[in-house]
Amino acid sequence: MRTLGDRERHLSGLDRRRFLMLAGAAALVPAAAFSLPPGTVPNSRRRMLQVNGYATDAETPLDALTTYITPNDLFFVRHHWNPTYQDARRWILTIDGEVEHPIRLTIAELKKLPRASATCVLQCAGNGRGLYRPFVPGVQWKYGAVGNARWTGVRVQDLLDSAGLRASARHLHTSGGDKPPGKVPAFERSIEIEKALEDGLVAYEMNGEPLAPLHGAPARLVVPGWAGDHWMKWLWRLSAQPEPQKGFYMETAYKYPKEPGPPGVAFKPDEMRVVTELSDDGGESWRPAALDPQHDPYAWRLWSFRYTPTAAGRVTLFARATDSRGSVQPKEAVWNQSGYLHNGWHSAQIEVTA
Ligand SMILES: Nc1nc2c(c(=O)[nH]1)N[C@H]1C(S)=C(S)[C@@H](COP(=O)(O)O)O[C@H]1N2
Ligand SMILES: [Mo]
Repeated sequence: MRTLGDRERHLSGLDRRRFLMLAGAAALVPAAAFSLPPGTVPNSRRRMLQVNGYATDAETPLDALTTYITPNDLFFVRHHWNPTYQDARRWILTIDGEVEHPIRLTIAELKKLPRASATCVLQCAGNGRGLYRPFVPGVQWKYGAVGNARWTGVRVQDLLDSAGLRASARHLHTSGGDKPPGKVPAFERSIEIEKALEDGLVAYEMNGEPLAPLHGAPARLVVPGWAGDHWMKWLWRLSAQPEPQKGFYMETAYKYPKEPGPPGVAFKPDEMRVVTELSDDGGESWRPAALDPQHDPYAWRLWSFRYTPTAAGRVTLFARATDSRGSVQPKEAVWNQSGYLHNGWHSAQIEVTA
């Protein structure tokens, strides 16, 4: 399995009767890959791409984004400051604010509560930032700040219900254990209470394994359908409040022009059921790709396309997605100074030899 990136690939020994099998994960940025007869290309090595020398910001190589579930050891990692390693034996989750009786739970107590799971995509709002021209500052992600995992934990709704949520609660303030020094702003976020109640999970497992420290151990927030900046890691407090959280990461960061509603990407489950298409004539005509039957609300969808070259030579293949509301992925992403929501068509160049 080898991936078509934005770089040119040369394929030898590919004749007309052979076809390319295109398979990829169609999220905001569809990934495309094609398989060749065994032994034609080296096996992809399991590795991450460290994006900068600051904190730990590592993305998944495109050629590893071909499975429905992204393996934990290849799942992208992003945080604004250094990661923190919490002592699970001392860790306490506090639920307070506009509730009748605040509660404090150890990890053992949390794990005794009813378990709930969701298989869904976690994607950084800045995924694809490195593709924007002109350049925008920030972590220069290409395609791999995204992954699909099965998250297991306790529903936020169950936690808030047991604390006796008051009607005055409109926003859920979330706090993580990473504390930057001095004047570096702390990563503090809040989300609308309706979203938290509907889909929120406090997850302590990822793909059936205990959540790893880099992904927020012992527990993190999971907000299916919303961008990664809402998924608080090293979660230690959920506080129900009448007003949104203040501070740099709510008032300055994560703002996107022309985006109605709150910062982040709020997709309804049915909007994530994409129809993918493929073009080999620069977008003049499109042919439908086959969607993989496996899907979950807010998860991505694998797809495949059997491409039969009509002539030898260089071909650029474009992929785009249409959601169930009929919104079509644009050719170019809307440039914005934060480099968020890069969702332009994905393309790959191949060379067909006769
Ligand atoms: N406490 C804390 N949680 C955080 C962050 C952070 O800096 N601190 N970064 C957020 C952002 S921007 C993203 S994209 C996701 C990345 O989650 P991952 O590292 O598990 O992939 O975590 C989110 N949760
Ligand atoms: Mo992010």
